[in-house]
Amino acid sequence: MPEVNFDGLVGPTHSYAGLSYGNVASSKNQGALSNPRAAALQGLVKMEAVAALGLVQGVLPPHERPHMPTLRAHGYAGSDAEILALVAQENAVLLARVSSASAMWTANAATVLPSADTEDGRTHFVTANLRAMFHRAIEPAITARALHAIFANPARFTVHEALPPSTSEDYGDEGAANHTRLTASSDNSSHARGVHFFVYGAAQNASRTPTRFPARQTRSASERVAQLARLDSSRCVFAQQNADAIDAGVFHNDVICVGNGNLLFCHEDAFEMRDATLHALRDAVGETLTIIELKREEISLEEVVKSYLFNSQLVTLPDHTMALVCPVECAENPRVKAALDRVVADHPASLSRAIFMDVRESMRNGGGPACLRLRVPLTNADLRVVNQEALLTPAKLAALRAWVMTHYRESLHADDLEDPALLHESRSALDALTRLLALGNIYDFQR
Ligand code: SUG
Repeated sequence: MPEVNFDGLVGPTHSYAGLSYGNVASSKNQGALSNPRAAALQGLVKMEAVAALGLVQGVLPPHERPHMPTLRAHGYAGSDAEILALVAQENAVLLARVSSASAMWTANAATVLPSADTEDGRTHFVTANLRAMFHRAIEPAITARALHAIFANPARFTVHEALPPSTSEDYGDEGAANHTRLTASSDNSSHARGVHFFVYGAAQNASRTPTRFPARQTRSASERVAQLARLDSSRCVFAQQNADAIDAGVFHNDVICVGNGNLLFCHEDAFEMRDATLHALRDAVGETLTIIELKREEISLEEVVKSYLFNSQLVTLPDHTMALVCPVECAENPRVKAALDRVVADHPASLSRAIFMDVRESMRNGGGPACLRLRVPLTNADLRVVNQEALLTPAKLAALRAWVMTHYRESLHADDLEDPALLHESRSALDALTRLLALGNIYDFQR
């Protein structure tokens, strides 16, 4: 069973608005001119390259933006054009927030708990609430609808709504970006039993907390996610993220750690309690676990954040070895490239190669190859009941390219977000897409 990834299609309003405090690239590129068409095409090239490795590739749809229902909920009234003009004048930050194409980063869409590991033998999806950032906290409703439309078979799949606001528990949940599933071999499908590694930045009894940037994932949310799928607690490991790493710009664990099958690739500064964490993982997975840990001398925290080396997709190939699908920025930094070459040379049996992808439009907002995909471990039988129209075939890829060329602009600036024509272009793009992917009417404007 080949690996299955669902990548987020970049939406027509992809822009650089500096919305994510603590995400260094997002802050640095605030106000830059974006190219939504190039961004979407880069994403499709990556999907095509990963599919060419022999993996199954699916897509998740962009969200409706600017999100008019959120503006109306904020008290703006009138026609869409009137509302857009007024909010642009009064509250440009709110307009940027409801316009973000951030749903492209589907590693934050949900946490996936495969059938091999859940009590009821179904694959569970817990939609992430993304509560830490307002522009992302408006994603869960549509994400859940899209997941329902793709994983529709209730005998095999359960899609949970996002964790609600809670008075007793602080449920900040950012989805799969802080969750890693490991197995005893390179088989990462749901034919193999998994160990679930949950990394959080904040907890009620945390030994240390970041002082500069926010910790987005909470331990209580990670625990609740594990409970919802009734995972075996002896096969769950919870660990706190290193507070210094968060303060250096590691806003999700997947910026400093990636795992797959029996391989964990991370930096020595990833976890607050490094030794205990690695021991717990070894105990839970067993002796077949390989941990490749890079030291500060070889690559600093700053280089980790700049290159996004660990935000690579670590994938299992049909020959049972693994490949690392890295951002092209890693090839351009001589120290990072040297570290990568060394790692591949040192582990030929497990890691057979690194390939480099240009996803620069997404990278400028702090989203690398791994952010752009949701990994869904399935069995062969599970895969047969997934909505097949959401899977990438050569014909689907060609149709999606044509769709992007028809509907997407080549440049977008903050000032363009109030243009009612952009809203209409966006809606007609998504309306066409729901037919292309057989999703049904998942968007508010279609209801
Ligand atoms: O949530 N950037 C996203 C990037 C998410 C990356 N995902 C993972 N690491 N899995 C975020 O910070 C920036 C949008 C802007 O500034 O316009 C943004 O939302």
